[in-house]
Amino acid sequence: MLSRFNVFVFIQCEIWTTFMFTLLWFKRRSKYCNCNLNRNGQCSKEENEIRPGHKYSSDLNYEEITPKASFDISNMVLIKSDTFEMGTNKPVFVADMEGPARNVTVNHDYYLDKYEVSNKDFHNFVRETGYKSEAENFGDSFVFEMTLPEKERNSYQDLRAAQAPWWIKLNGAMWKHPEGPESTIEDRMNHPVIHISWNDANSYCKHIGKRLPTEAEWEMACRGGLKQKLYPWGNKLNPKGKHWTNIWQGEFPKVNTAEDGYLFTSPVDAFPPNKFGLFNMAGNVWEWVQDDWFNDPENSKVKKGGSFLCHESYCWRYRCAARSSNTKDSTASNLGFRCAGDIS
Ligand SMILES: *[C@@H]1O[C@H](CO)[C@@H](O)[C@H](O)[C@H]1NC(C)=O
Ligand SMILES: [Ca+2]
Ligand SMILES: [Ca+2]
Repeated sequence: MLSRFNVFVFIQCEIWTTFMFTLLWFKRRSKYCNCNLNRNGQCSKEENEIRPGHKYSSDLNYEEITPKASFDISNMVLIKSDTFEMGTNKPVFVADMEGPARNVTVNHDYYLDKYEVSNKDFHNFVRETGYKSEAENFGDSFVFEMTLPEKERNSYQDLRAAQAPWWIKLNGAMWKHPEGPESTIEDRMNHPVIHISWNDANSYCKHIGKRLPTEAEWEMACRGGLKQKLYPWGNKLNPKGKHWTNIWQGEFPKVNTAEDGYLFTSPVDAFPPNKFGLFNMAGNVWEWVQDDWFNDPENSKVKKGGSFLCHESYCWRYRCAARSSNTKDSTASNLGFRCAGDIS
């Protein structure tokens, strides 16, 4: 028979155990929520949602992980959703619709290639798929005259672009033979692939599970968190007396002194990256983006960043706000791309 004392101890134990379990339960709950509980014992709404880039791990800790991507992220940067001032109130090329400056929100995290897509990357893609680029199918592409041997230049008089006679429409020019059939890319596998149309770029990105960036994604990335600066690194072209990207020095289109070290393209990892770790967003080669060009939305796409041919006097377009366009099937020796990717 239980004594009164034993019953008392038993009840005490029950109360104590219940109390401990309740405490433990709340501890787990609050750990799960990683927040203060709402009055009704629920996690607050935003805390309860699984955000991109996060998951609930098995011990119920709300912890940051590398977001899942179905593509290779080893040479990509994760960029967080944000609002930034896109465009500029001091447009250099008004007709390009560089202005006005306006707040634009990119409402999702995304990946962006650190580098322009290289000859090596594109070579691997072609080896794997047998892809034939548009320049190959058309049989020609635009080449900047200075890249051709001097004695050849005069034989192309009839093939110059009327508005820009330094461009020569060259038979057999394509990504693998950038200056015509005799030329090779063997000594520049880590340079950006060129003579790439928007359609080519789009096919490449899709094949590896990526996509072209939107213009807003590209420009937010170009700015690297800086507000309304001209370039990915700031407002001065050559801070610390150094060159920060591959453009034109001298007198366009006749004299390129190549003080930045490169007469034509540079390796995709040349020059310092911006604050987001992205290389050559401005300069080196133009980069296709997804967006349609405003006055020819059927056929033309936006390109960003300017190229190794750009000089302030003629084509000051190596600014983050700058933009230009080409038809989707256009190719030239200063036109390339990089890919973006979604978090799945
Ligand atoms: C963007 O939003 C910020 C914060 O609300 C504001 O200070 C700024 O003036 C806005 N910029 C533009 C161009 O509207
Ligand atoms: Ca240069
Ligand atoms: Ca570029």
